[in-house]
Amino acid sequence: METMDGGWTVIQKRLDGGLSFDRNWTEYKNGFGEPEGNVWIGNDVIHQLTKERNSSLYVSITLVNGSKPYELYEWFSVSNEEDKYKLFLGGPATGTLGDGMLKIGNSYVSLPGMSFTTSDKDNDRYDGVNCAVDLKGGWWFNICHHAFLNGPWSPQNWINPWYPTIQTGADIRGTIMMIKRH
Ligand SMILES: [Ca+2]
Repeated sequence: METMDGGWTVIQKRLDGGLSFDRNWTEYKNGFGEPEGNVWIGNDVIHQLTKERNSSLYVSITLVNGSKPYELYEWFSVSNEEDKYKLFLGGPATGTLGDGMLKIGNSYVSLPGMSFTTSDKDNDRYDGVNCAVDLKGGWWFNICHHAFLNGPWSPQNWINPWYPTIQTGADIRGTIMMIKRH
């Protein structure tokens, strides 16, 4: 990747709406898509790459106006399947998107410590609701989110991809999530 000083591994990328991210547990576990196109690299791979807990996470969203706001999180790790791919995320968070994932102090949408939820495995904190069913994509949902990059490309259905900076999928032309070891 050309971003910053190189050495980044792409774990999520969306270039267009050509690939649905409304996938089940096994698909998110194993990954789907293609490295050069739309892709989710797979939760098992993400765990393997980050299990030593020394990685950073870089998120960027390409907007229809051509700008590419980003956010960099100093610490990112995902646990194994037995632990439901629980998210470990730590600051400082720096960038032009603003923090959408840590949301420190907001018990409804703070994502660190959340397990992964898919349409067929409800591990979120919303009783009686599966956020992945409601929002049409897998993620580390709480009740449910202020940041969600795996939403449906259809703009009216992709709600708050990165609140409050980006509140509808209509503004988005692409997304990327990358990791790098310290
Ligand atoms: Ca639930």
